Amino acid sequence: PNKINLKDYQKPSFDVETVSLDIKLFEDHAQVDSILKMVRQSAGDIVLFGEDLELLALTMNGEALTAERYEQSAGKLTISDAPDEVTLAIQVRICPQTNTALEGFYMAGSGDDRMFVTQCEPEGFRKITFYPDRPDVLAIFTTRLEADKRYPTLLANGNLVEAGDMIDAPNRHYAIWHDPTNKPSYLFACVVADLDVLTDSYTTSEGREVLLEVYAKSADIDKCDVGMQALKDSMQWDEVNYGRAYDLDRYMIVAVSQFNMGAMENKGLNIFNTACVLSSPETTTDTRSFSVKAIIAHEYFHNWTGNRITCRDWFQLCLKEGFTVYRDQSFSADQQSSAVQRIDDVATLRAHQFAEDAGPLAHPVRPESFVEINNFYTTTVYEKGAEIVRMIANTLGADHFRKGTDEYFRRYDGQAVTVEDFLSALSITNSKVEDFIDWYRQPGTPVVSGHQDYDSATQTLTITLSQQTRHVSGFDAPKPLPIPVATALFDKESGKIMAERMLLLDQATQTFTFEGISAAPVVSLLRDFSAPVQLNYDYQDEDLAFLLKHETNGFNRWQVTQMLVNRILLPNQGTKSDPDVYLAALAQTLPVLASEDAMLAARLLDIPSAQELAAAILKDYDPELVKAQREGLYQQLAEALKDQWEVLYKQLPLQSYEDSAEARGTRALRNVVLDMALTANVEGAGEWAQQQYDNASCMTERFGALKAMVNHQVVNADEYLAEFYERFQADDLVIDLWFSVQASADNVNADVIKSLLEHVDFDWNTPNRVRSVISAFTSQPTALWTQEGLDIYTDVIKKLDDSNPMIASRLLQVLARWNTLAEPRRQMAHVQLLDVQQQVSSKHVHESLNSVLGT
Ligand code: DPP
Ligand code: ZN
Repeated sequence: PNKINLKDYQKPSFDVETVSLDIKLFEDHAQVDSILKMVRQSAGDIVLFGEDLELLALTMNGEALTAERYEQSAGKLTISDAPDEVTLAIQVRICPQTNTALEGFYMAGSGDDRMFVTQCEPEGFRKITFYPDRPDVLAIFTTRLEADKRYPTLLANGNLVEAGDMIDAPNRHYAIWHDPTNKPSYLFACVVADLDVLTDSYTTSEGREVLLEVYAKSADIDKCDVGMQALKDSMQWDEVNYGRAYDLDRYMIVAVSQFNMGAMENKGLNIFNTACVLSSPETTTDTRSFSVKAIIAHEYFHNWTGNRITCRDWFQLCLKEGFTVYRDQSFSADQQSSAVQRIDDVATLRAHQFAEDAGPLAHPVRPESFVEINNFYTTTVYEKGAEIVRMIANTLGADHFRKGTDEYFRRYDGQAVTVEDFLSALSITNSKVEDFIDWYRQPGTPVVSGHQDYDSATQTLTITLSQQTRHVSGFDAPKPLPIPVATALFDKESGKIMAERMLLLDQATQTFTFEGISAAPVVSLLRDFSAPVQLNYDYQDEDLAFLLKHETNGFNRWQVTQMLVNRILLPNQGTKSDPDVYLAALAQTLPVLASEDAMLAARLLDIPSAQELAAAILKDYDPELVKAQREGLYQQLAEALKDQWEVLYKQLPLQSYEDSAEARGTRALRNVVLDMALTANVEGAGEWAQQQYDNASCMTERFGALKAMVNHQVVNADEYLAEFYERFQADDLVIDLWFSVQASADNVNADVIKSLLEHVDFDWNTPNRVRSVISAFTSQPTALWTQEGLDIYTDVIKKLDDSNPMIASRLLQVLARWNTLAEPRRQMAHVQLLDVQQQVSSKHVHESLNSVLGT
């Protein structure tokens, strides 16, 4: 398959001014008629992309084009010698009913619940009709939908112009939508369904009255309020923080149960995975509900960062995703403690993006080549992309960052642009911003190491920092990047801050001097995780314990606990820490913090997951050993603080449900304490779990109890699992939880996974269900990296390779670290992957496999 390279980018020869689409849905197929008005921009052919289409008719300026007039091969239809102004009329037949890849126009659900939706990003529109399906071709779309009246809901982008019955076919009806904004085809969407709708309105700061609608199955419509509120909050937040108001009269969100990704920001018509929009206290955990709000915000924020200003080509994906993730993270930080938000974002970054950057799938935030762009919707593009924007924002400061983003919107509104354009707008107040381009080009996580020297005679502290990035093969030798290191000096006596500064490390090694420092301080670095790097500083355990106590930055209090844990569990990475210092520091901090900030207290007890620890091991990774060491430390922690669990648990009684940061904190801490108590064998803890389950006021409490019972194999855990299933049988998203709690259980093995895959409720065509078993399974590396575990896992990949290659490829990417395994597992995994290579055909999986195998 062909590699596409950034350096080969060329402007399209033709622009599309208007598109009119007429989509008629029938029982077993759909017919799509399109009329494209195109105008030449430069010399060259008309190139249209098309996949899985049956071409029925093609005319150019009213004249039928016979097969000699165009060339059709490898997903392209090329017309040479076209005049400068062209009207193309194209008729194709497609089959959404059998489209299991969930890309293009497809059927979701089955039986009476079935509905038809689109997913066009990045290249799904070419599965609907022939089109110059690339993000730098912007056009005005008019869409007519026609279908049986069993589907009363007919939606497309923009404003509803007309709707009515078909005179010659009494059981059919139609609707015509017009979108006045110029948009790329990846933002096209339509829906043909039978849905209920929750309605609201919002008046923008510009005085526009906007109709807000959330569409869902009637059984789910009572779970749409959280999303609706989040939408209104996001609209206001973007006005206040970025001066951006919504630009259409209508904003629609549609919930669909079969969806490859989380959600999609189609202009005025977002389509959401049900898991990312539905929320109710009884059925949705706090974590999930919080992420529903964040995803609603993310897709809404795309209206400006992605839709009004879009990407020139798919290499620039981070232009919209990195910036939009940064925006949704900032929004979320305003809804809860900003320290906890930062902890969550950094924990995700470290567990997934650092792992990606350390392995064979490492790629720059802006990749330079790809075979299948779907393989590049990665944590590197999204999360590391967001970190770069954050570094720039912090470097500029709030006012200058806002000046820069205002300039970006002013300059590029309505255009398809590049990362260079973005940096050029942001640099109007500070040219240093342009230096951040190297962060977009260079793969690998920089390691920052350092030490300090204090000279009491001159009262000077010198901090020496150096940076190093591994050389990823296929890329230039790494160069030093601009790394902002937020730093504070703490007085050892008083515990107070003596000095605070943002250091900019932009050379291989640099020294920074602080004058007038009256005594040797404790240095706190990388506050709020001011750069996405690994920090390797010459700390004493006591310094870290000191910072746990005195740091005013909540994120850094968490960071020092994580440093201590890493130094205990991964001593070959540097200094070995004494577990007693860690345990004593936590024992002292926890009781106070639990009543001040329960959510932060819960997070301080974090021990990185087995997967996250594995990401730091580059060679001879032994999953059994890591699991044993991790569990050993967890046990030690639970026992060392054993007297605290009962006190804490009793201090955190179940209360009626409330969706406040404080109530969420209480619930989170209670679940952590329950698990600790069960680990330490606190008397009666088994009953606490059962009572918490029985008396739960919400899913966070109920599921927390269930999970603890399953993981600790409490005597009647199985009865509770059965009760949970009965109680929530009708709710797919809760049944996903039921699958995942079993598939990720501490004692899971291949047989359990096999039986879950054979369960009557398992469904290969629903990505959420597949992930609830198979992705959950990857959280137990000791079970995954066995012959039986790998057999099951790779069978799933082979099975999905044809029906849904995007999901198959995602699942495969999780196996990327096979070559760090200790023998004999490494060899076993290698053989297995080579075997998969013989049995798959999608370009998605092949590209990932080639990277993973290093071939
Ligand atoms: N563009 C979507 C999102 O990240 C993914 N398809 O919101
Ligand atoms: Zn996005």
